[in-house]
This record gives sequence, structure tokens and C-alpha cells, in this order.
Amino acid sequence: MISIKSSREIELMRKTCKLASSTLEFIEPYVKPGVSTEELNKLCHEYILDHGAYPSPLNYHGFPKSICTSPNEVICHGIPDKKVIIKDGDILNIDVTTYLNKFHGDTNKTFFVGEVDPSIKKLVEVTYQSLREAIKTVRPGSRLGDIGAAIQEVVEPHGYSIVEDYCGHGIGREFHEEPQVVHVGEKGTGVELKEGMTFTIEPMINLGKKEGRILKDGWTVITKDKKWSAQFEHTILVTKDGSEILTLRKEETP
Ligand code: EYF
Ligand code: CO
Ligand code: CO
Repeated sequence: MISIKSSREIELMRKTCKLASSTLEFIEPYVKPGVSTEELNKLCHEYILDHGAYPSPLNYHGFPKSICTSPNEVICHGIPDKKVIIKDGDILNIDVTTYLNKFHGDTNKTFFVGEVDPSIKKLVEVTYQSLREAIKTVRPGSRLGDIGAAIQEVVEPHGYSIVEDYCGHGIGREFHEEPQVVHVGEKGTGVELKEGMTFTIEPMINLGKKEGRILKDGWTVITKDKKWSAQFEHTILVTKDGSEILTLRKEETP
């Protein structure tokens, strides 16, 4: 069942989502060559607790850390580690989910570390653009297939591939609710969107092939061909006239 949020629930979603996006703003100056992903985890963990919230990933299905940190060829669910040191030229996705006043807010961003190769910069920019185009399709009466189709329209002309094994999701009182938000699709197909739905869109786009594999740690998903991967994620509310990006950062245009 897809939950429709009441106006009181939407207010609470706005608060937790604002905290998730401000956590990404807070961590940005620390994403520099030489930092370990464990240090970034500790800083985010403390920031979230200091704001009266809990990091949703921590212990979720046994996940051992408070954020996901996914560099370079890691598609998603990278585990922060003191031995993983970020270096000049890397990209790093940081995925933050906060649990505040009984509601979850989920967002992620791929950061550039120092000077990044232009071909990788392009991958990251196209990934962000695909998320923004997907969000433009969201309104009452549109369908989940419109979201996937919009992502395909942006991504495929560049020859990149779209990860299909992981997808966006409904969100609210639970971290993962219905529906599944697949990042490929056909216009006019799938679940019809209704005012008050909240869900994430979080395309994972690969420079090479779409296939991934899970490392021996049981969590980290890397590309099979070891080519690099980028991702952006927002939590979206379906409004009367369209949508509201609940996790919008100050640097972004509404
Ligand atoms: C059961 C986890 C469970 N899962 C999803 C648990 O939606 C997410 N990011 O946008 C998301 C984040 C995390 C997450 C953090 C931990 N988990 C991971 C991998 C497999 C799995 O199976
Ligand atoms: Co996320
Ligand atoms: Co998510």
C-alpha cells in the first residue's frame, strides 16, 4: 500500500528532509584529499545526533555505519572505513538518511575531490541532470514509468548505463515504503502518482555496463567492469500542482 501523507505528516517530512540535506551541506568542506570515509561518517553521525535525530542506516538490516560512502567504482552502500582515504581526482557519493520525529528523509550527492577528469565530471553532471529531469515529470496523474523514461532520455545518448538492481522507494514513517521507483521505464505506464505521496528518486549511472557485484563485506556494491559510477538522490513530495523537493540544498535551484 502506498501511504498518502497528511498535512501534519508532510510538515514532519519537511523537517527530517531539511536535516538530511543540511547534513550534506555540513560535510562538504571536509570532503578533501586525505580524509578517510570513517572520519566523514563520524562527523555526520555527530551532526545528526546533535540535531535530535538518528542516522537511519545505522543497524538497518545490520548495516554497520551511519552513512553510505561510495567512491569511484562503488555504485552504492559503501561502508565508511578508516583505511579508505579519499584522494585528488576521486568522486565520492555520500548518502544520508535521517530519522527525526518518527519520519525518515533520504538524500545523496556525488562530490568532486580536487581536480576530476573531464570525462568523469561529465558522468556526474549528466547523472544530476537525469534526476532533475525525472523530478520535472512528477505531478498528480503522472506515472512512475514517466520518471524512468525521463532518466533514460538524458542518460542513454551519452552511452552510459542505468543500474536496474537498486531503485528509489517510498519513504515516510518507514525508511523503505512502497512504491519501488525504478530508474528505467516507459512513459504513461506504472503506478499513477497522487498528491501526498513521498518517495525518493536516486539514479545510479555507470560509465560502463550496468551490472554490479557485492563485495565480500556483504554490503558494498561495485561495478563489475570497475568503471566509475555516479548517483544523486532527492526525497520528493507530490503536490497539487507538481512536486516539492524536500531535500533541496541551498546551492540548488528550486
Ligand atoms: C537488505 C541495506 C540493505 N539501503 C538503502 C541497508 O535507500 C537507500 N539509499 O538511498 C539505502 C541506504 C542504505 C540501505 C543504507 C543501508 N542500507 C544495504 C544493502 C542491502 C540491504 O539488503
Ligand atoms: Co539515500
Ligand atoms: Co534511498
